Amino acid sequence: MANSVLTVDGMTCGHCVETINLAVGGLPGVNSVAVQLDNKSVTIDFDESTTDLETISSSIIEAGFEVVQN
Ligand SMILES: [Cu+2]
Repeated sequence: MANSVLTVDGMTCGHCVETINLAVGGLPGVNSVAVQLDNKSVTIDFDESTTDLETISSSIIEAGFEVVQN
């Protein structure tokens, strides 16, 4: 099981948080998602044998947000 933190731009309210929760949480292999608006972080627990960070990032981008490259 892997744990990663992404920085996501464009989240402004609880609705955005819910959108990301649904988009990322609905992916196969994602165990949990924790979104924090104050520091723009999205923390994901996922199974590396089922999904990867690129797939997760893509789902966030498709939902209308920007993943900041660190
Ligand atoms: Cu919003």
